[in-house]
Order: sequence, then C-alpha cells, then structure tokens
Amino acid sequence: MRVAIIGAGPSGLAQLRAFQSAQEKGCEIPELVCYEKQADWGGLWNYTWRTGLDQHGEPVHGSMYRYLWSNGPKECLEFADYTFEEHFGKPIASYPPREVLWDYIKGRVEKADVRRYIRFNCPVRQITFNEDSEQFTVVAYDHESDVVTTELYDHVIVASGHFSTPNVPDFDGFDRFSGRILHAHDFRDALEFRGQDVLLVGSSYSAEDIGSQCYKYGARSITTSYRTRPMGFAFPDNWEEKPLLLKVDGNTAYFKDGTSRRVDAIILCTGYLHHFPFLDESLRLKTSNRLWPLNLYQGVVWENNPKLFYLGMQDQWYTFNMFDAQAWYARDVLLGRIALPDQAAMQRDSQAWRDREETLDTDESMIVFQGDYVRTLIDQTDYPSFDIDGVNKTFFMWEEHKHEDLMSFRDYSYRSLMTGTVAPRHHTRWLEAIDDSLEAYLTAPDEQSTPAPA
Ligand code: FAD
Ligand code: NA7
Repeated sequence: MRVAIIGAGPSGLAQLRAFQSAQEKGCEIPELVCYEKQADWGGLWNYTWRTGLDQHGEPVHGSMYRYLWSNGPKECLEFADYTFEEHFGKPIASYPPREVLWDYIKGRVEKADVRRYIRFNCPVRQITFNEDSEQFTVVAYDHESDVVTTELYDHVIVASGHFSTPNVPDFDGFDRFSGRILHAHDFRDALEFRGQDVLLVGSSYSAEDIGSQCYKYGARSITTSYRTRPMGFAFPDNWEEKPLLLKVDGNTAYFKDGTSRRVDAIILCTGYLHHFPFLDESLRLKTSNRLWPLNLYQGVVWENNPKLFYLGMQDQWYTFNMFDAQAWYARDVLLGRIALPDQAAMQRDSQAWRDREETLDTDESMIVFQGDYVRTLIDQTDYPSFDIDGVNKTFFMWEEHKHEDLMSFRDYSYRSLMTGTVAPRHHTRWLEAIDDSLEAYLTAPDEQSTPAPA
C-alpha cells in the first residue's frame, strides 16, 4: 500500500509521527511519501522573509512574521506524546515565540526519524483518481532535479494548510491610494510601520495580532475596521476600532459610521481561502473558514471517496494536538483498524456536527465544540488521552486575560495538562521583549551571551 501525504507542516508531520508510532509498536506500515513544496519542514512555522513568489517561482506559503509569539497558551497545543518539558529539558513560559515552537515541532519528528519520508522542494501539481484501478495519480515537480514525477498511490492525505492563499477584497479608491496596501499574508516586519498611521481591515486573529505588533514596534496609531463584529478589547490609547471601511480618497479612509481618518498604510487582515489548485474537481474540499466543513466524515475522511483524507481544514482553536488526533484517526482507517460506515451514515454524522456548529454563538461554546470533536477522535485510537476539559478551561482563561489587556495577556502562565507543571513566568514582559530569538527566550537576560564589540 502506498500513501501520499501533501505537506510537511504540523498536520503532515503529525501523520508521519502517527505511522511511525504504530510501527514502533510492531505494526507493518504502508510505504509513505510526503511531498513538501518548501525546502524545510514545519509549514507556516518555518519562517521566510520572502513574499510573492519563492526562489522556484512558486507562491510563497509562509504567512508568519518576525516577532510572532504564540497567540494562545502553549498548554493548549501541547503534543500528548511529546511534552515541552521533554523537548526543552525544563519548564518554559506559556507563550513562546515562533522559533521556539518551530524547534518543538521539529524535536518530535527528529526523535521519530521521519525526515527520510519527505521529498522537499516538491510541490504537488495535480492529483486525480482512476475509478478502474482505484488509485490516485500524483504529479509533482521536483525542483532539485528539475523533473516532473508521476506516481500512483492507494491513498492521499491532504495536509497543505489553509492559511496561505489570501482573501483580498478591493475597496473603492485603493487604486489611487498613495501608501502601501498589503494583505496579512505579506506582512513580515512591524518595524516597517514605525511612526505611521496604520489601518487594518478585519477583526479576527490577524487584525488583533498584527495590530499588537504595530503598537509594540512603534506605529503612531492603529485603526482596525470590522465588518461584522468588533473585537471589543480594551485597546491602548492610540488604537481605535471602527466599523467597515467604505472607501479611500487620497490618504483618507472613510468608514461606515461617517467618520474618516488619514492613514499611511493599509493591511488587509481579511483571512484566507481554502485553495487546492492541485486537486481534481471531484476531490476538492470547498469551504469557508469554519469549525465544521461539510463532506469530511469525522472532520477527516472525504465522504465521496474515503481513500482521500484531509487534515487541519477546520478553523482552529485547537491546533497541534487536534492535528495529531486527526492523523491517528486517518492512520487507523487506513490500517483497517477503524471501519467506516456507508456514505449516507457518514453524511448524517457530519450533518449532526454541522447542526450543532450552527448553534454556537460564543467563543466558549466554540472551544467546547472543538474540544468535544478532538475527544471523539482520540477515544477511537491509541493517541494518549489528555484532559480536554482542562484545555478548554485554559482557553477560557486565555480569553479572559486577553479581554483584560491585549498587551499583557502573554505575561500569564498556565498549567500543563500533560505534565501538571505550572509554567514559569517569562523573564521579560511581552511588550518589552524585542528580541524574539530562541536563545533570548530560553535564557535569562543576565545569562545571555553578549555580542562582541564592533
Ligand atoms: P501549514 O502549517 O500551512 O503547512 C502546510 C504545508 O503544506 C506547508 O509546509 C506547505 O509548504 C505545504 N504545501 C502546500 N501546498 C503544497 C503542495 N501543493 N505540494 C507540496 N506541499 C505543499 N496556530 C497556533 O496553534 N498558535 C499560533 O500562535 C498560530 N499562529 C498563527 C499565525 C499565523 C499568521 C497563521 C497564518 C496561522 C497561525 N496558526 C497558529 C495556525 C496554523 O494554521 C497552525 O499552527 C499550523 O501551522 C497548521 O498546520 P498545517 O500543517 O495544517 O498547515
Ligand atoms: P479569519 O480568522 O478567517 O478572519 C478573517 C477576518 O477578515 C474576519 O474578521 C472577517 O470578518 C474579515 N473579512 C473577510 N472578508 C472581508 C471583507 N471583504 N471586508 C472586511 N472584512 C473581511 O482570518 P485571520 O487571518 O484573522 O486568522 C487566520 C489564522 O491566522 C488564525 O488561525 C490565526 O491563528 C492566525 P467577518 O467576521 O467575516 O465579517
């Protein structure tokens, strides 16, 4: 049996680790090939300074920026089979910067020795299914050897992420605006906006965090503009929230409430598209960013063709340990350990989750919903079970701390649901921590090596 995994981000790596874990316990596993279009693993957590096209002319996958710190407590995403304490050899604070989380992701898969399954610099170009042979044809471009490869597989697992293809609305006057207009996908360094009046369109995670970055690194003012729901945080004095942008005229932005203000730059924090240009029409998931996309049984199995799986396609409160739960589930379906019901039963099950999703109206109810989903998966496999209610409660505390003060919630510490250890307080308050390197994060300032004099 041959299995193709598309993407070596947290989801694809969870899949490799799931198979390796079964193998470690004596199970025979299929032949695995993981295609990764970037030169290294870790998905979005593998930072790139590039925007637009990469060195091979491929659309840049990365949407993360310099100085990004985890936007939720690390205790909520901890792997149940590889704790932060195991990786770092000591407890660390609750909101690590990107480089620290990337290191953690890599630690588990280095230990599992699964890098050998990955073909780097290999974007998948096309996937089709042959009804007669019941096999997938996967066409990929190998940039290292400059050849197009075509191979057959019995199963395909799509783990290519959905926060990379920007959703870019147009607003009247954008074509004549004299400042910079960019999407969050292309935002890299908040220092670029130092001293500027910045407008952010959107009211979700990207607006919240890129606005915070701009504040921290010295923007003169921040204006965020919401379409449906204001973020409603207690913002710093130079941060104002306004209803939807209507148009810009010169450097003046006009809003739905009749107000206006002068801005130097506009950052569209307007979300991303689920985009799978490599998938044949019959195999392609079509959804907005939501907690329960339809057509995926247990959020994972493509109901129209259960030889195809998707990982990580939901909107995300839970992340790394949810991808694990999904990967262990997909593995066990593939290995014949879990029997799937017929298509109608799968659809009924999905519809029941969707019906419940549609009743959710608070952040808390959405967190509990996704927690229940993760628990449902974990109960069906040998992924180490963990205290989901405890994770939910940690998310609730995080929400409360964010609403208390957006600029200091990252200074709090939480208890690990895997080890029971309470995280130490970080040595520097988030607002004052300018160096986001792994070394600076893990070492107290008085222990850090001093750079040699120029
Ligand atoms: P990705 O990380 O996107 O990885 C997908 C991989 O597939 C990539 O390596 C990509 O190169 C590869 N790929 C794509 N197309 C192809 C192709 N055609 N062929 C071959 N390979 C392909 N989550 C948190 O838990 N905490 C956070 O603080 C947090 N911050 C975030 C900040 C930003 C700006 C964004 C955009 C997301 C953030 N997330 C955060 C959520 C993030 O989605 C997950 O943490 C995680 O990266 C998702 O993993 P994934 O493997 O599903 O997708
Ligand atoms: P999200 O969470 O999908 O949010 C998208 C936001 O963009 C949301 O506030 C939308 O408002 C808004 N939006 C979308 N289209 C428009 C238009 N046309 N006009 C105005 N506003 C619009 O994406 P994020 O980038 O914030 O977060 C994605 C991930 O990145 C997340 O997991 C984080 O961890 C980091 P709406 O509420 O739909 O009216």
